[in-house]
This record gives sequence, structure tokens and C-alpha cells, in this order.
Amino acid sequence: MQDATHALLVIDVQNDFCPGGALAVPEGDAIVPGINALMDDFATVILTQDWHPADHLSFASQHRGRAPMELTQMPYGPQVLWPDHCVQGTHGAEFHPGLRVSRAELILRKGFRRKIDSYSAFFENDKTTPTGLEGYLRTRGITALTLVGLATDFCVNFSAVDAARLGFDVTVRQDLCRAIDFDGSLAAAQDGMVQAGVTLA
Ligand code: VGL
Ligand code: ZN
Repeated sequence: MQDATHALLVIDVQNDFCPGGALAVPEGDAIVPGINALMDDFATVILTQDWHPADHLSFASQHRGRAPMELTQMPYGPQVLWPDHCVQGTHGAEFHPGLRVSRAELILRKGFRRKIDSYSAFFENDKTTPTGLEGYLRTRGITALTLVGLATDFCVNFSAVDAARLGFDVTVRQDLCRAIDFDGSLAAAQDGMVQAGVTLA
């Protein structure tokens, strides 16, 4: 059992990121039993939920002539154009039905502003708009985080790097994550996490 200062942060274990979903991560559902078991080691479990409006600007469908997985420029920098996914209120946005959602003390939604994507659980992709998670953790006295979930190279990666930069003690359980791994993104993410001081376990 971890002590009360160490929380489990479960990133985006949602239907659209699992096989059959709109932005399926290979074997995305395979991590659910292991995450459920790991929850027993933590007093505090936090879930994040990617939660986009139907016209979110990270969707290729909002950009005439553009296809999913192409890169575009947003005011805040480069942005991958995704297939429509995790639209608010849809089945795809729901958590995987096997996930022990009842263990969550906080469910943090992100990506709900049309014009800014939010990979990280801490800051939107402009790197300045906070989600409020940092304040929640600090006011609860949480100083260490273990991260699991989807996808290793996007939302887990950005969340882990931001958490480490904010001074949290961060471990990513790679066996309980799965990656999109598009265009070398997994290797780049692993390098970036290590450089930020994240422990890859
Ligand atoms: C994610 C791409 C777009 C993720 C979310 O959860 O890693 N990736 N939205
Ligand atoms: Zn998304």
C-alpha cells in the first residue's frame, strides 16, 4: 500500500482509445485488469477523461481537405489532426466498461475548449491554461504520482512531463500503458520523459 501522499493517475481509459474505438490504441483494453488491481495499492485514485465538443479543432473533420494524422499549425504550435473521438456524452467518451470507475475520488475532464487541445492532465496544449489538477493535488498534500493509461506517447507523456516539471515525484508504469506510436512518437516520448526526470517502470 502506498502512503496517502502518493496518488494513482489513470489517463483516458475510454472506449474510443480501445480496440473498436474511433482512435483505437493497439491493445488499449489489455491494461484494464492490471490497472484495476493496482488501484488496491492506492488510497487516492484520479481518472482523466478526454472530453471534446463535437466541433473540436483537433479533429481533422473541422479542417477542409485535411485527413486524420496530418499535422497542422495552431496559434499555440503544431497540432496532430485526429479522427473525431471522445465527443462529450457519446459511448466513445465513456470509460472502458471494465474499469473500476467507482474507485475514483476525482474525474478530471480535459479538452473541452473548442480551440485548444489538452493532452496533459495539468495544462492545455498552449502550455499555460491550467486544468486545476495541480491545485487539487497540492491542497490534498499529494507529492508523488504513478501514471498509467492511454496513450503512452500523448496524454500519458504530456501529463508525466508536466507533473515532473511541477515538482511531483513521477513514475510511469509502462506495462500498464499502451501507445499510438505514430511516426516515432513513442521513442521520442520515452526520451522526453526520462529527460524530465520521470521514472519509467
Ligand atoms: C489522446 C490524442 C488525442 C490521448 C487524446 O489520450 O493520448 N491522444 N486525444
Ligand atoms: Zn483528444
